[in-house]
Amino acid sequence: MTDLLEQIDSPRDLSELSTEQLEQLAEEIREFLICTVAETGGHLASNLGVVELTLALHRHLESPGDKIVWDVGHQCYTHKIVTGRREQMPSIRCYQGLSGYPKYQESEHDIINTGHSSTSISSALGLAEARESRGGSEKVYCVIGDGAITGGMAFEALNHAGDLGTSFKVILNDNEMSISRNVGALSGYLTRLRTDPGLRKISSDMAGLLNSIPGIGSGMFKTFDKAKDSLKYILVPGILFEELGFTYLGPIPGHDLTTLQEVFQQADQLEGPVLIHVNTIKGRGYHPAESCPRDYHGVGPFKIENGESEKTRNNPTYSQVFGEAMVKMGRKDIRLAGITAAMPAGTGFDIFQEELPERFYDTGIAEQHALTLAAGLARGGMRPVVALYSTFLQRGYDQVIHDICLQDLPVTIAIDRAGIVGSDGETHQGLFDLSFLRAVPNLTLMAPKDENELVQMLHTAYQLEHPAAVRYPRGEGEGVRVNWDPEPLKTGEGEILLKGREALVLAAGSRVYPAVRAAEELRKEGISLTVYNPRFIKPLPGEIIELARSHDYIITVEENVRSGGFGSAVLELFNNHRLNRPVLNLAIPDEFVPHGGQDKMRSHYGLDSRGIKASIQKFIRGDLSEVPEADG
Ligand SMILES: Cc1ncc(C[n+]2csc(CCOP(=O)(O)OP(=O)(O)O)c2C)c(N)n1
Repeated sequence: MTDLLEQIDSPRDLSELSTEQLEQLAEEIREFLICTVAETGGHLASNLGVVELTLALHRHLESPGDKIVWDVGHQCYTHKIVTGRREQMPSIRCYQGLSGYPKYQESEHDIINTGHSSTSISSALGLAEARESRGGSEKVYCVIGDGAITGGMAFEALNHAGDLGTSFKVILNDNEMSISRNVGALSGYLTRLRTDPGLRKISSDMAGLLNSIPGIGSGMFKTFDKAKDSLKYILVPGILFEELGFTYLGPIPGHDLTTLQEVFQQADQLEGPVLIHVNTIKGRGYHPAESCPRDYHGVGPFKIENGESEKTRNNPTYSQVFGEAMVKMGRKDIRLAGITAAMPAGTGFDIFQEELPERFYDTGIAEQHALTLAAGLARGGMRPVVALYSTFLQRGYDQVIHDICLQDLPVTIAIDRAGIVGSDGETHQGLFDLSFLRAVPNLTLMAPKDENELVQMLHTAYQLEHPAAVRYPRGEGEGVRVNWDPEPLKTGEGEILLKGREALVLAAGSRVYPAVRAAEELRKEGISLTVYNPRFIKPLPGEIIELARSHDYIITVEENVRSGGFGSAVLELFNNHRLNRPVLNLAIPDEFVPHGGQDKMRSHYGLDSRGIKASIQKFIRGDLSEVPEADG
């Protein structure tokens, strides 16, 4: 049953369809989404929840003239399908295929690129203000989830928009879920709006009240009642948003195409910012996703019959090892507090949350707050561990500097998904943390070569009296045995893994084993290399200088941008010691790394063992022209 779907090549095609046809189209899209994501992996549950909302929006608006901004953007698949990209959907999130997020380079209908949360209200406000200053008339809508609206930026934008009074629409897509169940007082408020009969009653009480005012009352009531009839659900609740300067409409049933379109029409009649509160069901229409939306928020390929994952894991992931280490450490020390920003499952912290809930904080999508909360806890005598993905840690840079490091507080920052992340692509790559963290005084920065070293580094970080960060990659560990009760490392002490004569390879974190494999291959070809794991990116082991003096060539390898990263640190060290050696920095060049599988992208950038081997060979044989140049 893909008859209607095949006729939709642009949003204009939707205007021809009756409501029944639109409903049928919604069902066809669901089926198509399930089949596509079962093959490619992706954000299934969020997309299944917004099929009607997206169709209603595109039917109501004239994109790309009118603007739709998607918050986070992981729910944009139906939008992609109806904006001419249906046939490319099987390539979504694959190398050189469609991005899993809105991308202006891909379509004129993707007005703002997203991937990180809570930006849509600011972007939409900017678009609406630009329209005002140019005297334009296009409509501006943004769609933000109840999870994304917990982010500080969203509050900042609401506050500003209410003050400016600019006309634009914020659709709050409330499905009660972030990735895990949504948290926070605002989430509680939304639940009350949705479910509290008292609040719903206010609208009828209000009608009674207006009617009873002699003279003007009945006239006002008629207007009120008319509006109520046509909107079906009238404002009155939502006072929080009203007080911020928004007109609140809702809650609206988000799978009802007719009501949605009626409400959009009504909303367009209103001046100033409008917040339309829409209730949807995450995972709607696919039983496994509907019954457990958390597990189907982001999925790998799966079997449609039962929703089971196609992928079998060999080794525990770094996140799982992190979670287990935290539980074991937390049991021993009541000062250990766990913090994450809406990612308890993704970071592996969920098992700590279950066992030690009184010492666990899920802040919602609030990385900045999470870090400063950690600073406060540390000042109060606790030993907080904050687990964030590298890409989202970018949000909290000032908090790392100003709140944690400036006060030299004993906070451990566990940086998950550092390096190339794969199919989420450029918005999610964890390729900057070494550069931006290396610059911060008082911070010790470590990168483990495997999961056993991760645990050792977590112990090391925890026992320092200062801030420390451990950065580790997405995905499975190396499958090594883990010592759960290790001795802490000595700060600035690395390890020699292979001894050779010609060249010294300094490999950071996840690139240590690939470098060792490359060196073993090269040894067979008569090139003898020393491979060194510095363990500490900051402070760098002093031993590196001694080793470098006894080798003719130096190669650094890291999964971070070249600019300011580990290789840069080594160059600075050499310069400080007036050591003059040819140095090759293997790293990510000065560009945003697009989506594609982790292995694919590592090979693309020459950071797998084959690429490392090839670059070293060329470097040592003197064919420097073929070696990637350091950025100027
Ligand atoms: C700054 C930032 N932190 C964390 C994330 C990871 N993340 C992606 S989607 C999501 C939950 C979003 O929930 P919601 O906005 O309610 O959308 P839903 O998937 O429920 O439709 C989170 C935490 C992110 N994208 N950006």
